[in-house]
Amino acid sequence: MWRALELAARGPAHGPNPQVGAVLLDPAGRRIGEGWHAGAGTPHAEPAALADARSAGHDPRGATMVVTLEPCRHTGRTGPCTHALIAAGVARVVYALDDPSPTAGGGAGVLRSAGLEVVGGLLAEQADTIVHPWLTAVRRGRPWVTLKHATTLDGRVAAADGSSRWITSPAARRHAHRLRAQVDAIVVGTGTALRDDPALTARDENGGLSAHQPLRVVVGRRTVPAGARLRGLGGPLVEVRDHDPSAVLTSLAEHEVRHVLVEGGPTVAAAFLRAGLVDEVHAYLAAAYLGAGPAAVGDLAITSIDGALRLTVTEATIVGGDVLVVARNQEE
Ligand code: AOF
Ligand code: ZN
Repeated sequence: MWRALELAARGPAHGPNPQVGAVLLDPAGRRIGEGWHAGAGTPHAEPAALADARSAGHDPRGATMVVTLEPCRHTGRTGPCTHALIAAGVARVVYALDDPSPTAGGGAGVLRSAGLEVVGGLLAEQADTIVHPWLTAVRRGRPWVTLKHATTLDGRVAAADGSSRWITSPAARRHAHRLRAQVDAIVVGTGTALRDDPALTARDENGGLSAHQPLRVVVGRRTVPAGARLRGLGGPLVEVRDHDPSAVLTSLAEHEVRHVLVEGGPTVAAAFLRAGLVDEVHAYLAAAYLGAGPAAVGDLAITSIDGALRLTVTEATIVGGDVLVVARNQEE
């Protein structure tokens, strides 16, 4: 299963499907095939591992499939993995996580009815860390939301004169770009779109465009001008007139978006936080003070310290002289 988890990580973190890895073992416990899912529309990890074994001349009959997610039982963009496993004569299936999706989930029962031995839950916690946003998005029927901001030590995103480029170091900005390349959509308000004229593209270490470009979503009542950088290179542009975060997420869920990155500004950040719709925060902190200027987050209608919105820190890293704090919102 550790090997299957390693294989899972080879697939893309973005897109509607989860990262899944699989290892096929012969009855003597020798590894005869490996596979992983390379993204929606490509074979699932289990058929990929079966094909790998066959191409090396191995017979999957009587074998054990070790896979990080419960095999699917549905016909989606590809056929049911349960069927592929039964037809191949696989004897046992060991998997980590139950698939919460209403159509694909429940494959374990199908396999048991066909006489296979099935064990679920192996290394489930470790598997969860890889696909946590996907799992949560499927369970809740709305995308996982990461809020990102970059501020000074006193929490400001711009100086009193409005200048805001650049608060954090180039290294921290490159780091933030890596996250853009892993999400399905980036959300900004029209205020940010008009004031900062961002491109909202994902760029690699050398400044080139990453292969995957997230959907760029602008929310608010104002219109993005024809000459804006947002209208240039990058993912498709979606303008949502509705300011309500849950309406925004509902319309994005229809685009099969599983992971959304909210990048500002203060009004949009506050709206998502007030609605309880931020799952994780990535706060980049530059060791600098401004003493005046706007904060990363607008009014949350909190008037007393007892009402503070408290998160749980899961990570604190130094990135090129700045600090990245990752914190999660309370989960169910
Ligand atoms: C994957 N890869 O290796 C497994 C998945 O539209 P489809 O046919 O690609 O089906 C996608 C669903 O299948 C996915 O959301 C998940 O519930 C299930 N299992 N998916 O993408 C895999 N085993
Ligand atoms: Zn499948």
